[in-house]
Amino acid sequence: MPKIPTLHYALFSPPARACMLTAKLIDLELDLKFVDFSKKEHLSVEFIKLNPQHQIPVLVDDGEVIWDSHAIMCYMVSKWAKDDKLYPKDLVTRARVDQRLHFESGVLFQIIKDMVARIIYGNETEINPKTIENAHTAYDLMEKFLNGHEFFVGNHLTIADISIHTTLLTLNKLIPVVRPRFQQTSMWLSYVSRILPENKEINEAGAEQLYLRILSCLNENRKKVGLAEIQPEEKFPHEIERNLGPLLNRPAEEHISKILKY
Ligand SMILES: N[C@@H](CCC(=O)N[C@@H](CS)C(=O)NCC(=O)O)C(=O)O
Repeated sequence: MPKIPTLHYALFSPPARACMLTAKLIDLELDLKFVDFSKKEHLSVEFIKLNPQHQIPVLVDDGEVIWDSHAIMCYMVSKWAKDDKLYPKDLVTRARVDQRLHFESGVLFQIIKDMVARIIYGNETEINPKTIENAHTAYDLMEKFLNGHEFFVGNHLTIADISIHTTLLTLNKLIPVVRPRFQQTSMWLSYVSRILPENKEINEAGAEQLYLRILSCLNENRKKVGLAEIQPEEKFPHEIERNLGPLLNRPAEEHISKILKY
């Protein structure tokens, strides 16, 4: 009997959630091992032996240790999926999926990392304007990647969508993907939320945890300098400052609705 692979994870982590959701989609059973960041378990000697980069997720399959969510997702689909839909074998399509995965890793996820460094490990009291600008540039690019398609690579869900979705779900709570400027990305975000298995329990719950952690650190930093706290779900100063105008652009929304089968 082959052993069930182990995934070292925490729900707040977008890359860990991406691996968990991929496993659900391919009916892969995982032995989930929670890594407690509040106890700094990711910095423990045992964990660093597994991953010297002290990061989750980590997959252990039959003694082989694999880390980085993108490598794990590619491995899981290639080894256990019944077909190649989530990570197509066709070289051009695969190259497009890989490009989006690198975009998630090198661009989109870095925006969250930057925010965590400035707010959780630093003492910033607002979301930095440069971070907001970088997020908007990334959202503009995603509009171009989608370009009228249902998903990030054509009209099939791939691991690129899963990877981008888990990160964007958290980012959206901090730097909203507003319509009409980011119409396609916003529609894609809610559509994929509806089709991912256990999205509420895994993805939404984890995104909320990370959002609340960033918000609570932001409020601690604000309290130290006498600024008012921001309540959960309340708009951030950068959202209030911008006059967003009428958020819905009906004709465009109807058009994209057809593409996304709304
Ligand atoms: N590119 C990596 C990023 C992994 C990552 O940064 N994980 C975070 C949690 S979301 C972590 O474990 N951070 C702890 C650390 O860097 O010490 C992936 O996609 O797996």
